[in-house]
Amino acid sequence: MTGPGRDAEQLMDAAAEGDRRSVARLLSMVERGGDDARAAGALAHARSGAAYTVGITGAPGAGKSTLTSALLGELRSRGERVSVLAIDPSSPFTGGAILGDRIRMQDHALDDGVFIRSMATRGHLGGLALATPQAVRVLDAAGFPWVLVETVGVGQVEVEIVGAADTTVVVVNPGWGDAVQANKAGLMEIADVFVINKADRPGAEETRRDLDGMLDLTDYGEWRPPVVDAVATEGTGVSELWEQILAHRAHLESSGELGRRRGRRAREELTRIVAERLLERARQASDGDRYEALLDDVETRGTDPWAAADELLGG
Ligand SMILES: Nc1nc2c(ncn2[C@@H]2O[C@H](COP(=O)(O)OP(=O)(O)OP(=O)(O)O)[C@@H](O)[C@H]2O)c(=O)[nH]1
Ligand SMILES: [Mg+2]
Repeated sequence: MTGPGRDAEQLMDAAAEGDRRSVARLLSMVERGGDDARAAGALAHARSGAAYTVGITGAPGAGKSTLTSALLGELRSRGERVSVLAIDPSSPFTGGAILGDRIRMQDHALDDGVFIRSMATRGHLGGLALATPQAVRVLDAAGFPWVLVETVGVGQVEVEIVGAADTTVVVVNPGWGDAVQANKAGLMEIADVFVINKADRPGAEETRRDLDGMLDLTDYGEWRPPVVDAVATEGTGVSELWEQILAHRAHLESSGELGRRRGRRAREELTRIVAERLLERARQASDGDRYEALLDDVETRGTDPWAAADELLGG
């Protein structure tokens, strides 16, 4: 093999041996997209499948990074190797997220059993939905049995990304209406475990009642998402949170649901890849600025979207 495939292969071998620079370079390939990302993704795919992913989401500032950092400490004290992907949607909501995350997670920076990486969108949100599962696979292939994925739960794409984890933790805060906001953001459907973080502030009881009330109206199947109180800044509730994540994992495994979830995810990923490639192909096939011109035509009602799609796809 030559070109990107060989590069990726050498990097993957080194990553599997524990070389952190190689892991970082593979993740950069995945983030950039294109042929390199494809080569890295395919190699990682062949060597992955052992890791378990935990998504951590919630409103901006809910304490996701503080909680993730505390979970890192918990996992390390249990002797587990763990990696973190902090997805930065570069949205107006989270201006300083990456810097904040670095500061919060720097306690773990020199620990060989921990790998922390922020991923940005580079302007194209859909790209993250494709890149995140690939990045998870790289960390999986590099031998991390746990991958924590932190993302802010504000947009459809972010919610989709974190909802694709094996276990999804939704972080809310005490205060009027926070649980209701989480519900509106679509977090109720993807939550496997709820955390009421900042439980040192007033209103935790009301928030628990709100969540319980909404859960009563939700079709959650055999697993009713438990609600854990936490004060992430003090490490309170973190051990219990981890126990609930382990309990959810055990439930998924014993019920066969883990395999079904992962199967659904694999199908969705293929659909997404095909859609992305068709769009790319259509863009390339429509010479020059024709693609943009057609978008303009549709916008100004000069042509209808079906005729435009026919032209783009040669249909
Ligand atoms: N009082 C209190 N403050 C907390 C707690 N957990 C986190 N914080 C504070 O809340 C602020 C936001 O915490 P982060 O961990 O950065 O929150 P985040 O959800 O990762 O934020 P974004 O990634 O920017 O959306 C920080 O100032 C934390 O110190 C808690 O349990 N109690
Ligand atoms: Mg954060």
